[in-house]
Amino acid sequence: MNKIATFGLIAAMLAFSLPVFAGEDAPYPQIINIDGRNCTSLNGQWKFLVDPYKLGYHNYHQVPHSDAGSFFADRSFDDDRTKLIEYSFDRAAELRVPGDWNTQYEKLYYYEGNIWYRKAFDFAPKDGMRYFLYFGAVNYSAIVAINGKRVAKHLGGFTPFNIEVTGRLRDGRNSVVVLVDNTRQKDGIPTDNCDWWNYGGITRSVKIVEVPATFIRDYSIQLDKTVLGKAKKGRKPQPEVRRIYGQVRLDGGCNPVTIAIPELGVNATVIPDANGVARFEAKARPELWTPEKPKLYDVQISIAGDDVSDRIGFRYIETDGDKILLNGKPVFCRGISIHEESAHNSGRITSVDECRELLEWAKELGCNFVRLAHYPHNEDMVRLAEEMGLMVWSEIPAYWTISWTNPATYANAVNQLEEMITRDINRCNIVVWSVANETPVSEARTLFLSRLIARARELDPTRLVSAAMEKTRKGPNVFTVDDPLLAYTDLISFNQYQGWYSSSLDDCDLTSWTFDQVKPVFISEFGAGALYGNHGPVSERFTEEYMAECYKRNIRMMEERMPGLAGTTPWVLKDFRSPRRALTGIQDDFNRKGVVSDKGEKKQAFFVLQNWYSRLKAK
Ligand code: GCB
Repeated sequence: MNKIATFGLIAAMLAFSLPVFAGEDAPYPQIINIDGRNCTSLNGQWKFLVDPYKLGYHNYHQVPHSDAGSFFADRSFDDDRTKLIEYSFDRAAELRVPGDWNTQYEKLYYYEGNIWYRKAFDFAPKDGMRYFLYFGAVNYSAIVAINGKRVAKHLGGFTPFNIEVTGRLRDGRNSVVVLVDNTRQKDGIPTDNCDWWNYGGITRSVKIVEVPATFIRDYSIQLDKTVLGKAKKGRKPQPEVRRIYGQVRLDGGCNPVTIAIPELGVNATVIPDANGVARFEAKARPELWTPEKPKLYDVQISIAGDDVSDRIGFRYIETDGDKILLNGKPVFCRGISIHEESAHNSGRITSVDECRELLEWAKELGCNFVRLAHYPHNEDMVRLAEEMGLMVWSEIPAYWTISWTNPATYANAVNQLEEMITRDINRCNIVVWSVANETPVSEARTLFLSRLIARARELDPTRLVSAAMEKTRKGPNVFTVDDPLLAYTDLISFNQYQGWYSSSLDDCDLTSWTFDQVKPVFISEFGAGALYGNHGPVSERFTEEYMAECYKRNIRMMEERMPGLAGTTPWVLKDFRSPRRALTGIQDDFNRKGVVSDKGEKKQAFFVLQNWYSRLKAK
């Protein structure tokens, strides 16, 4: 083939293989603290159409339709029956939003693919105001259209996004159509293989946010650990004087910003720079947030025409040798890992009450810490944990075998990391950002993850950053962690399943640990599986007795032969759905490592862990 022909062929291939990006741009930068804004909820019943072949998106030759020719147009067969319109949202069944689709209809239990959602609603936009369409999370990809026009595309199933729709909302009836696709992606975050249910749908709230032309988009308010003035021993002892600092980012202008924390006597007005970023600092005597006394302060941020309130706590977190220090004092993280699954139907959590049920079990166990695995949980979960005195490990779903060399995969991972940190930057209970779970060591993977860690530190230098790594064998019964990622993490955090994925319970008694680095050791997972009510000899797998014994022996091993242990988050609070669990009569689509069953029953292991945590607490 001559050069011109080759060029022509490549150009033609490119032209046809490029996705249609018109109207499928990235969303607008995230507006934080949505519940503190003036919002109209679009939660409730949405019409839906299941579309495994994506016929509403492209034609039979897979050429994408225009907006008008696609389901985004929200037309209907009944509009004009002389025309061939082979769909109608009005005739369709309904799905609840927020909610996964898998637990709403039996026929959607295993479904992975495309589903169209449509919400029709009346609205009256006000002159001079700006409007954003906000989604708490959509798993996995979402293409959003408003009144027939595509406006944005978002990837990643566990973080919020918002789209500016100023000028696109009509006075009267409006339509929002979302094409949701939860097809697992080899190059996605997560990849196409994981150990949890791939719940699809608009799984978190949808709202229209109304803000003035210039508004407060995001802010971060933190505590500097430096003590500026000692507490005076008086009749009423006062906390030490410290520095509270932060920044507020405006959108659309540079009005003066006032930050007030009335209970601390803070009231600062600052002028933003040309980019609308106002930096401030103030001296104050905050009572520090602790799990025992999770003190939060009312914070008001205002500019002419806009104000936002939040409840913010002040604490600092750091490491010193092999210790984790909370407010300068060593703390042992008595944790548990949690999947964001409801205690009732094992679907995605959609209410604060469902978050509370899980977190109350964690409190009953004696926890001061939760690992919110394996993706950012909903904002209510984090806020409630903060009120209840639970420190949090928050992570992105860079799990197992990610496509480490694919730049698009990296862009997706870093975007999910940024969205997670932006949303929760003010939650003082979050003490660890985690960038990955059990990823196979290679140069490309370590480069990928170390870049994520660097980005997390750049966005937030105040918290610890880590990843759930894996153990390596050093001698016959001696284990260590020698992952090169340790050079970048604050913790030696790893998952280990002695007594379960190893050959027998006795392994726990034989195993000892040694670490070359001096950093806090954190067991991000250990555990065993049992079906609640299944009793038998200690040696029999999936009995409560085996599971309880595995906990006992792991606890003994950690207490006696785990130098530098600073915390643990056993796997896992509640049995959760997973397609990797095929043992009929025992697993039935559930990972049975919950210390609580999927029906809320406490297994023997719950009490073993509770007992250990109460001993640790008493120390
Ligand atoms: C792990 C994973 C977790 C699994 C768990 C298990 O190491 O991090 O996601 O669910 O093991 O039960 O195998």
